[in-house]
Amino acid sequence: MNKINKVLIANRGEIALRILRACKELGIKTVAVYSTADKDLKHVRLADEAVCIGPPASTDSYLNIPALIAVAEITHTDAIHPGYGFLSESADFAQRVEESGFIFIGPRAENIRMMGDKVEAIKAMQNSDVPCVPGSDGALGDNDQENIAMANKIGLPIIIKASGGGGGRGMQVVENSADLLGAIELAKSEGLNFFGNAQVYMEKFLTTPRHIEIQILADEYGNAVHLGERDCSMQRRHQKVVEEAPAPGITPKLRAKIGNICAEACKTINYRGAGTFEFLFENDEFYFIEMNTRVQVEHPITEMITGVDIVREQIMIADGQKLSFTQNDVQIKGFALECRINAEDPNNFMPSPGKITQFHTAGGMGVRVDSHIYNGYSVPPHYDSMIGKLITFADTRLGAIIKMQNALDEMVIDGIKTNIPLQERIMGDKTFRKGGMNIHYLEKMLLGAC
Ligand code: MV4
Repeated sequence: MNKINKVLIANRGEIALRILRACKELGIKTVAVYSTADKDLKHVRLADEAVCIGPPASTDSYLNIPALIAVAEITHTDAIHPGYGFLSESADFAQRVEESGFIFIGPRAENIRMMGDKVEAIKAMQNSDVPCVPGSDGALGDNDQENIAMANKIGLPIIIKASGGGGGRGMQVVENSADLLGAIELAKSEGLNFFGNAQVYMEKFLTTPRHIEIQILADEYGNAVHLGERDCSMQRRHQKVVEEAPAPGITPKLRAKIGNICAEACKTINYRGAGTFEFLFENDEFYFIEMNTRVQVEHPITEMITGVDIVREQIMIADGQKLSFTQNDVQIKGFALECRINAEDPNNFMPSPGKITQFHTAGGMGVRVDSHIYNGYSVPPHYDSMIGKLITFADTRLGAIIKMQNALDEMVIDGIKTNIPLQERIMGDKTFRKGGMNIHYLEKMLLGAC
């Protein structure tokens, strides 16, 4: 490595362990930070150094920027990896890390800021020839008549989104023009209250899309590649449950077309690091909705089908190295599935923290377990309920599903409730097995309508 000899891992759980493993393989020293609820985390034990940064509440620990910078200083850290969630998409954090003389393992702060403002993000994408949802081409103005005319021109239903929102917050679907002005006002006030941004925009509402996203990597020097797509349509209340790569029905030609558009867009906006272009996919067309400027939970399925270690690449890019491969070197091979394992009641989705009294993992060829849990570990109640990810890889989609069924069956997690029974149901579901379901399918299946 050129500049990075020590990394501070500003996260917890499975992704902290994932980052620690990548650092160890690169010969990089690690600093774990943890809240008082997290002293028994696996990566805290494995890290070269570990520093407690505060009480359990995230706002007092994992989101405490001065505490994180102070730990970086006292441990002589070179770089900080934010993982996902927490501060990973905070432009202010990225900026303060760099202003304090540390390397932020992620995109430039200006790119994070741009993508956090959806109106700005969509403008940048339109300028880069990325296909977007037909809509308002910018923030809505105050002229009611113009807004009504715009909705009629686009055609109902439309959706009003808060520019500061994302991930399903601050959205209003409008089916009848009589509801339009009220929906705009509501979206504006939600935008202002939740995100400090009253700007809203309008899009055609796609009724039965799939959620397909493109993984990209870009270095400091204007090189960018795509690593194909993931289908994340199996979701409940904007929480992904199962992800798969490649996406059923996406031909090599379609993949190359949308993938190259994304890689080119990275060059246009001077993007650096790993990132994901989120699209809605309906009637064989891609429509950009958002860009994620972080490593994602579901990155392992892309790693399995491409052989590229995305977290390793993030660190090498932050170290100032050139991408060591080109688009031609990226070959998609096989099929990967990821089931998120949550500490929750499989019937009512209530969190189920507590002590794991028995743990037996799954294994075997084509089975990957990304998890920090172990026998005797207590899942704290203060954080996200995801306790790990079960990933399978096979020559075919059905092969990966069958491997997943066996792996789910093999895995024993006693003492707490988990969603393993739900994942077994999904793997056995006839419609899921056909592939290519839209974003509403899982919620319908759970209602018993399928
Ligand atoms: C949409 C949409 C339909 N039409 N935009 C929800 C989360 C945010 N990332 C964007 N979302 C949506 N935007 C238009 N123009 C439907 C959704 C949507 C959704 C998108 C992806 C995954 C799950 C979803 C669940 C409900 C709604």
